[in-house]
Amino acid sequence: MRIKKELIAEYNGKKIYSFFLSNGKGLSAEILNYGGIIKRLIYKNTDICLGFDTFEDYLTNDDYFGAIIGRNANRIVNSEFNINGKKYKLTSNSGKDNHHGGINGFDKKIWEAELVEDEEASLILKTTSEDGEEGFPGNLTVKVTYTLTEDNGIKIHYEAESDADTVVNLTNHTYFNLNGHEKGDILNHSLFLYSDFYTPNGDNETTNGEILSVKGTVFDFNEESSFKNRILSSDKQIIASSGIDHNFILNGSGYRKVGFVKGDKSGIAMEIYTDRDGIQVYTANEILGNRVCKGNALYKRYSGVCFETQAFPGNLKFSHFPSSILKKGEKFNSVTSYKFI
Ligand code: G6D
Repeated sequence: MRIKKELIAEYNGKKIYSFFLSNGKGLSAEILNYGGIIKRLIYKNTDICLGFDTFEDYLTNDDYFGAIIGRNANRIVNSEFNINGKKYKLTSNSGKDNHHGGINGFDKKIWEAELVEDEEASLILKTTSEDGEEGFPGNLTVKVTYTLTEDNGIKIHYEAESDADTVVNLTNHTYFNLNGHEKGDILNHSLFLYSDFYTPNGDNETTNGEILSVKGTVFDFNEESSFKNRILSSDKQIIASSGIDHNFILNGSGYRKVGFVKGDKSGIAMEIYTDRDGIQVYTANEILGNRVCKGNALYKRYSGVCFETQAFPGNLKFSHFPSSILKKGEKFNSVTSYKFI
């Protein structure tokens, strides 16, 4: 049996479950219906994602370990945007900005869940986001399907539809450490990223509208390079974010391989595939070692790295960035996969 579920808590009158999936080939996952959180991701007997042991710990986690992020991944400056000439004011949960969907984003929803086992094991999560929720327009229906694939990937299929023009920019916020979640930092992990340009941050932790070449900068990963000498560099952008917390513009289009990461101790590697234009690489710069996490691990800065596939942050403000507006009746349909070797 490659799928099972376990009741782990009751919260706000709803049942919280852990869903266990396996592909029968060495990859298994534990996923919660709370936030669609990937709590464990085990490959070659190594748990390669940061997290907590208990559901209750996730209730007070502002690092978004493993969670589905929505309606909008990343920041919307001043928590406001215009669609069709109408201004919308969102909730603010990061200074004046709306961050990762707001105060009660998709990471805090209790999703309807259905385990499916056909050729592969999948978990189908569904939710709705009502018109005006966190200030976003339109009644949105959302479906996120996690599938453990035969070739040792976790495929994430995002689908959404709205009855009014709105913003949809979904992602997943798993922190990977390919040596093992409790094995220290990812500084000696290596990265290849198929990206010739990035969008630098302004003084408000998000993009300033510029598009710069990565050539000759710490953001050039077109040849496999370790994180260490990039993260510990004196580059102004790196210093300002205490590491990498930047959107990279991915070369190519359509569903394609865009990245490759390798653990320096385990030799476990991960390929990243997506159909999205951008990816936020975030090296856990704000995890400060002050909280006991999964297996009593004390995660610190750079304990993991996120690859949040997304629309470019700031796209609602900068018209030269591809837009994350979903028109009424259109379907948001996107796939990102993380494949382990
Ligand atoms: C910080 O700026 C970063 C975000 O990119 C990240 O998603 C969050 O921490 C967890 O706010």
